[in-house]
Amino acid sequence: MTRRLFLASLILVMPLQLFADGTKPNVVLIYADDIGYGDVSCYGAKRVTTPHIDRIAAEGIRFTDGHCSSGTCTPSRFSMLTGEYAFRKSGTGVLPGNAPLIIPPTTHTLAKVFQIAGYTTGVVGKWHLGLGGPNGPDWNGLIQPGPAEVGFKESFIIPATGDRVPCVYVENGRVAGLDSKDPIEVSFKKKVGNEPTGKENPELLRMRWHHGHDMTIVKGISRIGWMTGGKAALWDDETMADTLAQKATRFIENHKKDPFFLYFGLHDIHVPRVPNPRFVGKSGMGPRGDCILQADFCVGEILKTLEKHDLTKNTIVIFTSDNGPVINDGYYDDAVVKLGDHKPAGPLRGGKYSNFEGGTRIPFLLRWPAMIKPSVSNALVCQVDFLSSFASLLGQTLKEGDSPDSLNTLPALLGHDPKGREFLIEHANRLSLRQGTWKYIEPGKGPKRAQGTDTELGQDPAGMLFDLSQDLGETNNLIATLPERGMAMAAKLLELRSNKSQRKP
Ligand code: NG6
Ligand code: CA
Repeated sequence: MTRRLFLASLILVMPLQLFADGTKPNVVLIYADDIGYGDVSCYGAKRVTTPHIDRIAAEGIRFTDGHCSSGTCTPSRFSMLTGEYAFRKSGTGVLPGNAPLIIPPTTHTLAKVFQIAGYTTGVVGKWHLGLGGPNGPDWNGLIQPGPAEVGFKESFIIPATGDRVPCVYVENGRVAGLDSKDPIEVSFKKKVGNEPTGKENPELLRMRWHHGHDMTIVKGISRIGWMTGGKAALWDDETMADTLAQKATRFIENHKKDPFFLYFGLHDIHVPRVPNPRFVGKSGMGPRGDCILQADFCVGEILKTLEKHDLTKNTIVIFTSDNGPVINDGYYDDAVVKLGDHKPAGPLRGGKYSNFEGGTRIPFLLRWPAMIKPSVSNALVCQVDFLSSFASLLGQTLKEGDSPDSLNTLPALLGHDPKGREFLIEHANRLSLRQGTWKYIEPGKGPKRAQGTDTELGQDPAGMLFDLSQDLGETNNLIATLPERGMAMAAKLLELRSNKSQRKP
């Protein structure tokens, strides 16, 4: 069958075939934090083994060229949930812990696609998209707008990151376990309260900061930002993975009879890396490696729960990450000293924050036993396309202007189209363009490495051009030898970035 014929038949037949017996597939989107292309064994890691993540790969599709939208967390999550590249919207960079919600409640979102189709939706884990109106969240009252307005009926979230205050969980719009007699105050501008800080009292720390992270000490670790109050609500870093896994599996159990969409944002392997004692020392690579094992455990809990309730066959499980890997991200946690020959980005150059492939090319797995056969796909796919692709799967048409950068790549995501996107913009501190196996990075005059880290940013005043089919590690810059291709790709990048919609109506 020709590709066009196949696509036509897929579009016509699929919704009927899928839903003939009335059972829409459940969807569990497991979103790791800072796990790189080479950090899991199904992508070649040797020093750590990740059996549960590998199982998704073995029973599903392992994408070798799958991307998040950006080299950091907030913009990747923003794009994935809204279907719009974050670089189009100011204020979508890495957010402080008290930022207002950056997704206006009127925005169409991935969660709303599922809600329209009658799914029960939930988010568990890292949020980092801001909370509350223009003045930010009221930590001592009802925190809204938030996940509910973005389309998640149920939520249990880490408001920002593990290394940013406030170090509390927010459950369905309220700080979990808050004692009203001990209100929370948070600031990212000045010290609040009398709690010791990493800067003033380094002797109180159980993990020293390396860069940044020298403000309020919470549970022996100094964080970004200052907070006081909320003592009874403070999380324990050691039990965070278990707490989140329990909330996620409970959501599945509570909704096993509905179609459900669960967005499960792992905290691992973001800093501070404080694994549960049962993982400590197990990887031989220090806390960073131990947290990879802990992330794999969380994935295993999801798979086990699906199996227990006979949901495996008709549940789409996606495992992917929000940006590439970083080794030292601000604490002395042995990540550098115990790295050995482990390559967090595998064969790729760069990592978190970087314009090189290591910034956005990440593990990307999709399993759906009822509908797809195990395979490896080299298609160019991106999380920004989840929105359009799931809308298509559920028979929905998007309104013009909604989710402008989200393309329907469902055939690629289900393993039927080996090519995927024709063009993809990668966003870190510069923009890059992928076209097939060609990669163009726009000129940049910034520093060579991300602040405090060893990660190469991929900045060159003349721009860069790589032929990834010959040079996956981006070592041979062809911009001077192939100026015409460089100019053509620069022109295409300019066209795409200024074109508000990449989606044809
Ligand atoms: C940076 C932090 C880094 C991390 C990152 C966000 C410093 C010096 N660095 O600003 O530690 O928190 O923000 O990571 O403070 S992300 O995965 O959520 O994007
Ligand atoms: Ca991240």
